[in-house]
Amino acid sequence: MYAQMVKTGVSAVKTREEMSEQERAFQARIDAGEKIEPKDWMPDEYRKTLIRQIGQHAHSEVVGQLPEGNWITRAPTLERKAILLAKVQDEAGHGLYLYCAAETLGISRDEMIEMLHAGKMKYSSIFNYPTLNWADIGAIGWLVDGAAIMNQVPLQRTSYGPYSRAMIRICKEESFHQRQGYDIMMKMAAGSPEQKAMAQDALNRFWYPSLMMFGPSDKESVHSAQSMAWKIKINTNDELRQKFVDQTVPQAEYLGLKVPDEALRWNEDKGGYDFSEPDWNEFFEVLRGNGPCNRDRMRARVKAWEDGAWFREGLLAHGEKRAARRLKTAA
Ligand code: FAQ
Repeated sequence: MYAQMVKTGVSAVKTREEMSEQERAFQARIDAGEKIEPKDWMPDEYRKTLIRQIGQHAHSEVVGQLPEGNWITRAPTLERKAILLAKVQDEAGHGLYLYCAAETLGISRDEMIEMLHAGKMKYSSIFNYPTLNWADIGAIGWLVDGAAIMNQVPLQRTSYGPYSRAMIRICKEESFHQRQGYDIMMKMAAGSPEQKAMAQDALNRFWYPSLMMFGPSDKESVHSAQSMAWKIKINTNDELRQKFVDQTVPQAEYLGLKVPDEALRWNEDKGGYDFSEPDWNEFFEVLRGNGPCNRDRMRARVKAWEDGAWFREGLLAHGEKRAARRLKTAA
């Protein structure tokens, strides 16, 4: 029921000759670095790609609360609990900004949520992995938020105005999230041998799923070429993955932890690390709905949506009552 469709094959980008006059004018605005705003003309495919990407991003923020929410009641200190609670609330806020940005493209939040629940929209693969112990919360902040920032900082310059503006605020908050994760890892890596082993184990389990967050390799990426031509995406999946590895390996070394990759080496010529690819079969299986937690995550989201129906109805009824009262007073 929750299986997600997986497309393969790289999409072709229209040449200038193949574009209509309207499309050429649109592309010229993109090339000049102008922002596209909701009421501007845009090709249908540009609109669809944005709804897909922003919607998927919004769903990821919301589903992404589940693995961490699992640890709010079990955080080791009151301070850690308060920090984690604030972070999880931030993720809900990010989901809201992003749903609002997607709504400016002519789709409602309810429609997007229905599509998610029907397996017609995706959320990030990473949230289909379990959080088994407290060190995993450190690894999520350090690696998952670290990967999210790497992807999202360039998205502040994306061509669609509402998405770009949402990303500016989100990035500020994500950088606090990344630091809180690294702070947990520093405490654990410098703690007892058992704590250090937990930190290493969390790095072992989250390393490759974090590399998968950037999407398939460029040669398998269906949407990259067109999305980059439209400046929806600023970098390719592989470029961002490389930057993430280059940034994260020294952080692991500082912690005294070992990245679980025997092939990891500094490559002087390219000025970056050579590293092993994640298991792409596992990635596509997760996308098909067969990851360790896909079913649990969707069950939890659907339940939350159904349990919240009375509240949404109550809010609507309250809004209608207030509007009617305002009309009566004005008459
Ligand atoms: N998971 O052609 P491409 C966060 C799909 S936010 C699932 O390369 P594209 C905050 C892709 O949709 C994390 N599906 O696709 C947080 C497409 O399938 P479709 C989310 C994936 O769009 C932290 C197919 O594979 N961030 O973590 C994934 O050009 C901690 C082919 O792929 C964003 O969404 C994946 N990892 O590039 C919250 C950022 N990768 O749609 C709580 C915005 C690929 O045709 C706690 N999104 N697919 O059926 C993007 O930058 C892009 O959409 C990419 C994928 C880079 C994710």
